[in-house]
Amino acid sequence: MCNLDNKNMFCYQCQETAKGTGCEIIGVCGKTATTANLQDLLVWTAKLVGNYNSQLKKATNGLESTDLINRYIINSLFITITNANFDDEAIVEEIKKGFILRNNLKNRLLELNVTLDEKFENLELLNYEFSTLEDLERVSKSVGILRTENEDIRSLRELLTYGLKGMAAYAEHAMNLGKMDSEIFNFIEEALLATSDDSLSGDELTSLVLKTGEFGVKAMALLDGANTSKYGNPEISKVNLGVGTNPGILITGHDLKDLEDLLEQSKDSGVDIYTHSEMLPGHYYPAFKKYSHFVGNYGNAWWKQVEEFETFNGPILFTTNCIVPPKKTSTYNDRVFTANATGYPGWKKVKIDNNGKKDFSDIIEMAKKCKAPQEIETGEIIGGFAHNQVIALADKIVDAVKSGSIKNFVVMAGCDGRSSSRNYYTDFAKELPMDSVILTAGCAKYKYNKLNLGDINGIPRVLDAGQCNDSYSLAVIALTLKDAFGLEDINDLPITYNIAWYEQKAVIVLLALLHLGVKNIHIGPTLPGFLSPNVAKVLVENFGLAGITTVEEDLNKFGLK
Ligand code: SF4
Ligand code: SF3
Repeated sequence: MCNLDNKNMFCYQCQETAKGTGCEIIGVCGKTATTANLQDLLVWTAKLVGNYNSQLKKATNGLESTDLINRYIINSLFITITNANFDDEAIVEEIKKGFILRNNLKNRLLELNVTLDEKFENLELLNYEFSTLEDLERVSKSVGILRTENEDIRSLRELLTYGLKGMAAYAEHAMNLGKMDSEIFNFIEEALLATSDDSLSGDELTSLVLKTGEFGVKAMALLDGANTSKYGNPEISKVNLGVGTNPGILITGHDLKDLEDLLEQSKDSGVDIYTHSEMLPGHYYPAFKKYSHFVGNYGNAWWKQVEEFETFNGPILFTTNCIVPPKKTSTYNDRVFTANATGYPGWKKVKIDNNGKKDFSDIIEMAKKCKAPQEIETGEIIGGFAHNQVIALADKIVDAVKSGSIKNFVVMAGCDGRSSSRNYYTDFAKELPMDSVILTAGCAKYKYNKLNLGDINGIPRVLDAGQCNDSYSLAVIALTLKDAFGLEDINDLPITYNIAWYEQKAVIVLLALLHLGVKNIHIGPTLPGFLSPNVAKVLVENFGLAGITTVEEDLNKFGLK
């Protein structure tokens, strides 16, 4: 079995990977080699748990399937998403937890006199003592990405794994709102195990990658249903960018259940709540508008947090990624709290009460003693254009297209990131002809959502559907427009896809779009380092997947100039 040989670590799961090929010494994201290796081991442990869990489900016709195990598997994947968790101790705890679950499941199978399936015996190389971090790291070095020697099989296995990580994140948010789908859990388990199945051919893995897109759509639809049934359909909303005079709590990440609980627990406390980065769309949901202390959005996308957390002055609550490691000189470390899959060494973990509910009282008490946020911008932005709202405007949009006022839609969803090559997206948005409308979701929007790009007959030129998972809304909108125009094929619509990717949620969004039949998607600023030339070729030939060039060249290529 191949291992890291003379490398400290190997990770190429995100767009910022070193030299576009892989982080081998330390992560560009700030992940140490130890953290990276432990994360690989956690994914492996989730497979071990999945192996016995799938056998138990089979033996008991699903009767002994538990939410505890499902949550363990999806949360383990979520922990390893880029910028979610840098806390080695927390990751080790999860690995240990997984071993206990694996032992319990195995014992239960033996109790039931089930003959154990030896297909995934190769996962059992982890027969070691949990004594030291060094022991764990030693073992972890043989379970990572480079264990697969064939570069195409490795590429497909990793593409599959990253799609599953993104799907797991969305499934976890839905689960937090009480919505679960055993089909999704079963698929995640099956596909995760397939990444360690040496009998699968490249073609079989490719079909599984495409099937991941199908389940990605299901997971996003499940989360959309969970969010909208609980909090109402997003509606056109103006969000304040300025600050008030009360102290504030800044909530970041994607988990709307945490937003709800924080708003509820902090009402009447004299503390205001501000969203940050991917939590901005919280303002679009009717259920949260009743909270008068829910005052606005502070700052930009995740990568600007080191400066913005400094000036915010109050506590910060991470509900999911993206965490940027603070600088040595950062003074906000004692003000940061993490929840769910997130963690950072030295930052506080949110307390969970005896009923399993998050207790934000420490954060609220801390906020009361803090200064009000320092103003870094003023004005407001508009959003809330998820499927229900856009469909309500469909007649107006169809008329605008028929009259020629709107000539094109450009889907510019995805992620933002710190590399200067991403200024392409700001320039692209600025250079688009005035009869083009941007459809967006995810933190990619921060590259152009404050540019005041105007409107077309009252329809804003940037329609923000919400978080990255709300890319589902963009697909629903496209399918609705296809029907409204009486078209056969979604690709006949005047829609161009120019998507910015960064982490693994963007991978599931991409696979979901491919499953829906969308062709000629452009992704940037660079193509994923984990696509081997042959795997990239399959995606190019079958789906027209392409990268980006310059704004000028791409506008011409897309027929937008
Ligand atoms: Fe490198 Fe990205 Fe992996 Fe971090 S998540 S180690 S930046 S490839
Ligand atoms: Fe952003 Fe991390 Fe991807 Fe949810 S918060 S889109 S990068």
